[in-house]
Amino acid sequence: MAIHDLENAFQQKIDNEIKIEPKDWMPDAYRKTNTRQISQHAHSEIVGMLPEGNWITRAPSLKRKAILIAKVQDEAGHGLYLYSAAETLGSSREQMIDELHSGKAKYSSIFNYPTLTWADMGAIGWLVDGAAILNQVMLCRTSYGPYARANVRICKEESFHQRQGFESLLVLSKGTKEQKEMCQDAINRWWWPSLMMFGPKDSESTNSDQSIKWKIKRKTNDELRRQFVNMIAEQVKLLGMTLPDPDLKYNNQTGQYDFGEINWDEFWNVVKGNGPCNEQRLQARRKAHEEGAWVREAAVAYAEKKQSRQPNEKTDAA
Ligand code: BYC
Repeated sequence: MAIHDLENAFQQKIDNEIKIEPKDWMPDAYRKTNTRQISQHAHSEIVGMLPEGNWITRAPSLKRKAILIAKVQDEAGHGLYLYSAAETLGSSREQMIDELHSGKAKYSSIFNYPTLTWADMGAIGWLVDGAAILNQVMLCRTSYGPYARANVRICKEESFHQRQGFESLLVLSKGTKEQKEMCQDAINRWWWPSLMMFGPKDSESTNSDQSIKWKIKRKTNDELRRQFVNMIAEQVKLLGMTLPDPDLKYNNQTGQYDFGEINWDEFWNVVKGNGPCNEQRLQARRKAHEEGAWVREAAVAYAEKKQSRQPNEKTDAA
């Protein structure tokens, strides 16, 4: 088929809401941008395990510890679904991991901030997972089939994550003076970085236009960010806490919340690798990868052994 016929057939599928599947023809740039986004999403999940994993040994009760362990395990699972989805586009897992470890590939800016108190676990669940869900609910309808299906599974678990975060903060918000202060302090520190998770404003977003045409993204960064502000500005009232933005105000005319300007210098600084924990996160990932080499080698050796044994097993069975 001539290239323009392939392009037309591809565009028709997109227009008719038919998912693009791994063996379908697709433009190189579509493959590239999906590989970029899905692998960055996968990296975010596994780097995102670090700030929370940091608190497993210090969780205040058995119940909270069990919830946190389950949540961190879930993030690892999300990473696996996403790396598998990215692999269907032709990149190997090793290549993607190398790009993360060398600093070439990005991951969400949010995970380069430190988790200073127990209340940060609640704030991450409520705000960070809350932001992630809005984005991922949209991505359940993304045009690339394996990515859409991975997001459906992720969202099921993510909504539990957000609720447990909110419930954990609710308990603190009804506690002692120190617990209330800890809760407010965590909200103050995580609010602005959570807004940055949605990416640069639309006028600065290099990938959005094309990704929306290809239905990889269904909403722009600013649309999702606004949706998030509207949702959280109401939920924070239930906690009896405030958001650290003097410009946050309900606008009767638009029916939405107006909010203050994000510190974009801080955002780009973190994205470029100079946030408070960038170096620490990458070092932890590299160390875990090196120390886990024996597990990968053992798995390969086992698979080879199993394969070489197969003919005998068949004979035995007969
Ligand atoms: N941080 O053109 P734009 C989670 C980059 S984890 C770092 O708007 P795009 C969880 C962007 O990559 C959830 N970099 O990009 C886990 C681009 O650079 P490149 C993570 C960012 O792709 C554990 C440049 O800036 N979710 O839930 O159209 C515990 C220009 O941006 C960021 C996902 O990854 C950022 N915040 O839109 C708890 C969702 N923002 O690549 C929770 C999947 C932008 O051209 N990803 N950049 O060099 C997406 O939906 C989109 O990639 C984004 C950005 C909305 C993030």
